Amino acid sequence: MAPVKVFGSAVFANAARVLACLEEVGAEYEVVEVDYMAKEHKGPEHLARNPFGQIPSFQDDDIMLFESRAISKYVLRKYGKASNVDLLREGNPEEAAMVDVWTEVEAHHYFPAIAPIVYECVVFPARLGMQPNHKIVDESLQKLRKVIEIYEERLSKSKYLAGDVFSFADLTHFPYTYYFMKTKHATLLNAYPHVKAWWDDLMSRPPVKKIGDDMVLEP
Ligand code: GS8
Repeated sequence: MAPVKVFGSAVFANAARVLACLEEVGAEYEVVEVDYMAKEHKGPEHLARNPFGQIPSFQDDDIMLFESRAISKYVLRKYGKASNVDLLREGNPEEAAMVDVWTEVEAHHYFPAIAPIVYECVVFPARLGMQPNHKIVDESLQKLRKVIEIYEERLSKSKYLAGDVFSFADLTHFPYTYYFMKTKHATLLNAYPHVKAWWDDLMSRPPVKKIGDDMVLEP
């Protein structure tokens, strides 16, 4: 069987989410580079794969997908079975629901707070040579603190977000947090010991570390 293709390398945080899932389940995959600076993601070939002209997109035989969280779930469903890794906990409706809850929390609360900091402090300086907009960063840090307080409370009761077992709900936080932890604002986590321990645990996973090592954004 031909390996699946991920269009976009790990330097793109949303591609890194998908790649971490592929590594977790041990699926074979090929990364197809998309030249962001040449705006290849806005060209006809990539638009046919992702009508929003964004990275990543994904191909498995005749199925073509976009939206990294949806691709990740597909990978975990389809390739997790073979390797007996159930990061969606789909064998148990209650556990699966908790995975869904905290996966939604990432998409609707955590990501909107952390992403502007990552773009301002890591992505735009590296790709566009821009200086961070301090107003955006400060407002986002305030939002992020509020979200992290809720995580601290949650993680003081269970080791992982969805319960006592590691799941996609945790893994989906990896790429933006990874870049955030490269900024001077990483010290924010020091005030939240359960969140810090959760992050260290996530980073101790070899599949996560492997993709993290490829997330080198240089000008
Ligand atoms: C977001 C993809 C995205 O913003 C997903 O796949 O999860 N919700 C989508 N991708 C970025 C690169 S990764 O930071 C991108 O393609 N940006 C260029 C653009 O939006 O034009």
